[in-house]
Amino acid sequence: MKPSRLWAASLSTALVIIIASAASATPPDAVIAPADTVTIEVLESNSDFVNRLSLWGPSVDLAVTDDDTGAVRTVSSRAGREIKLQITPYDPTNTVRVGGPWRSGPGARNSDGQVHARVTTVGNCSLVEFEDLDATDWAATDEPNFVDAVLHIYPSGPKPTTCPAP
Ligand SMILES: [Ca+2]
Ligand SMILES: [Ca+2]
Repeated sequence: MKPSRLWAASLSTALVIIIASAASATPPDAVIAPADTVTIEVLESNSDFVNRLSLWGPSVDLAVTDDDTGAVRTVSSRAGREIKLQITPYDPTNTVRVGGPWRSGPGARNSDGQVHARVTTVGNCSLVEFEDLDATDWAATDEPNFVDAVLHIYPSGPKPTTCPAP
């Protein structure tokens, strides 16, 4: 092996180790930024509450709710870093808070100890589906159904064709 190729092989091994250690620090059910600049698109949801969307680490009000179907927001992150999303449910008139906030990632982040966001990633696009009811209300009917705030997350620019359907 030529010295230059050996050097390249060593470099690629080092990169694999760095990537693997970064991935192991990622909590389950997390939303991972696919690029440094990310588009958050609000898809159609089916919830009586008005679920306000924000980031919690750091805290950023995205000034959009689950009812704003088609709205997009752009956030700066770092490719591979977690995007910490949360929904805060308000009553149908969007004046009285009725629960939450419910955070993406492990259930331990939430007051009821449950996972409140399902994340499905295909290629560089993630589908994020939130549940807005507290787990104490899950026994009845078909809850949790994870249809209460629905998002696509992808690199800013043309929307990827891989985005999973809800
Ligand atoms: Ca709603
Ligand atoms: Ca629900």
